[in-house]
Amino acid sequence: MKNLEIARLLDELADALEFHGENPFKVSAYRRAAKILRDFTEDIEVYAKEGRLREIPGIGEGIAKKIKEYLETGKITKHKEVISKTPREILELLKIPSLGPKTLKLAHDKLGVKNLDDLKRVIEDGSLARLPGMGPKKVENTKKGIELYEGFTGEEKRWQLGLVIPVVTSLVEEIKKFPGVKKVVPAGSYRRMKETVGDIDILCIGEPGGEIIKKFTELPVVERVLACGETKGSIIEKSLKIQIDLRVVPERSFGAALQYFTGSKAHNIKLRTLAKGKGYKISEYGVFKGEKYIAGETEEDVYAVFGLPWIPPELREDRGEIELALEGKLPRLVEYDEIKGDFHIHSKYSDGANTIEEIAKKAEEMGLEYIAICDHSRSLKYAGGLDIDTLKRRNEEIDRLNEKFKIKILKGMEVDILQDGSLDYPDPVLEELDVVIAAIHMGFKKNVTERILAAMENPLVDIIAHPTGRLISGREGYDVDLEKIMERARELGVALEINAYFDRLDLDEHNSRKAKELGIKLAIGTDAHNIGMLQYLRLGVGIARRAWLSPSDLLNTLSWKEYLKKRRRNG
Ligand code: DGT
Ligand code: CA
Ligand code: CA
Repeated sequence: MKNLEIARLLDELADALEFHGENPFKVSAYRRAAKILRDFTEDIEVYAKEGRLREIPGIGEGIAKKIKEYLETGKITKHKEVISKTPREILELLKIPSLGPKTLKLAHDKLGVKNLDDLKRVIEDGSLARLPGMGPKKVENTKKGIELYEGFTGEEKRWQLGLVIPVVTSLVEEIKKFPGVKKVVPAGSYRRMKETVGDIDILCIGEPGGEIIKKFTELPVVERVLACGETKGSIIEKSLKIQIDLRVVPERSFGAALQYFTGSKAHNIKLRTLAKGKGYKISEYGVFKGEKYIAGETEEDVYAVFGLPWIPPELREDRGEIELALEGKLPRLVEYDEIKGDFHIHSKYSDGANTIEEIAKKAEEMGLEYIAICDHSRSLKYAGGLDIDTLKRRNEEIDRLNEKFKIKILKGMEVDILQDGSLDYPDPVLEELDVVIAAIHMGFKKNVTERILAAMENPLVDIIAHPTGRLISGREGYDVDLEKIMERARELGVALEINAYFDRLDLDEHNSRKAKELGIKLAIGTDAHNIGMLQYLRLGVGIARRAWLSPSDLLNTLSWKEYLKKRRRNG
């Protein structure tokens, strides 16, 4: 699939155009298209061949042409042109949060800033602060941006799980097709569903090992080969530049290898200590007593030697799971297929790319029982917030669609919490809704805690959206006293969101676990802005499992009827 390659080029094009001062609407059109491609679950090439590119919402004529050009010739002329007149290091600098392309252009033209070292220099010597429109505050923000950027893209670069899943999924499918391959399973932090991963570790059973590894290193997604041996190959993947290791292991060691390479390191060390105490040796080859092989074919066999049940990968962080497992007291984790609904989806009425009908169709195909369409509220102008009349019309459309679809469509809204802590619609409007998610989108620095607390006092509010506001790629989140919010949420029975968008995952696993321990309910919502993004529901469940959540800790495991019955407003 070339979806991701094309997405990367469009993103680069948008960045470069922005630097050159291109019309912002054009720039955001490219960015939007890149995002759609990245989230698109089907092969874009198939769509192109069938002449159906324009059917994809958000793909206009100009972009469809560029996609076709890439598929036919392997390049996009416009991209080549623009990139060739943009210094490579400038493109890199554009990734720094809170350093806009306009400032960068100014710094480039007036101060000769060409790379990160130059940028640091003009910050230190004060010349950046003297540029028109700059000043100490903006420079301070840029400095913070650089720190975040270096943390994220320095030596220990990590990738958000959601970006990696499509790459790994299609790679695993490719490897499965090699002759002699019997089984392929990704391990490591990927299997543990960590929010970011440092590299990808894949295990495989098959023969002959050397042939399989060689074929792996020759795949079209390979940018660079780091190692190519008889049992292990290592490559850098083209679209994300992430390292991927493939190991071929013997059948009788597969469980032991899967256990070992799934980790985490801390979990493995604890297990090894336990093994030693009982006179066993455990390695990636199996469990041994002296020289004698005891177990290793499956993970269940390996854990059983030590009197342990199989431990779900998401729990393997040495956070007490081995001790509890020994006592037979592991929590009953929510399963991926127990999720009945998605609480947070944007439609075309606000800033989503798809109609409610398209969303319902896709969600039904995915096997969901219900979805909540939660568009933006009226004050959020830049995101197409709905005025009261439009909201009425939208709700009427949902009523009509509910006649037609088996899946239940709930009338929801992501309602902004205004600067004074009041909600963006009057109560009678909120009363018409099935799901009210209150959210901070404006005034990140202004009394966020007090505003959220005030919003929660309204019994018509069901859920608080992305409670910390952090972005994994580099935004620290709002200045919020989460402890206070959780305390009050518990008293009032307000649910907190696990926003499943791959760059948010907010609440994260630690805060979700705290919330659970306090008895607060959590609501997973994809925050999908196109139907491709509905697949991120899985990431939210991953967070829930890493937070030790059981089905009863989530709203999503309720049927929609149960959910409506149990709402705050009903007592
Ligand atoms: P990552 O790649 O940074 O997101 O995290 P992981 O957990 O995938 O770590 P990675 O790729 O370095 O290694 C994969 C697994 O291999 C790791 O989770 C546990 C196992 N492993 C690696 N190094 C060691 C070690 O020194 N001791 C033990 N017991 N296990 C290790
Ligand atoms: Ca790894
Ligand atoms: Ca690794």
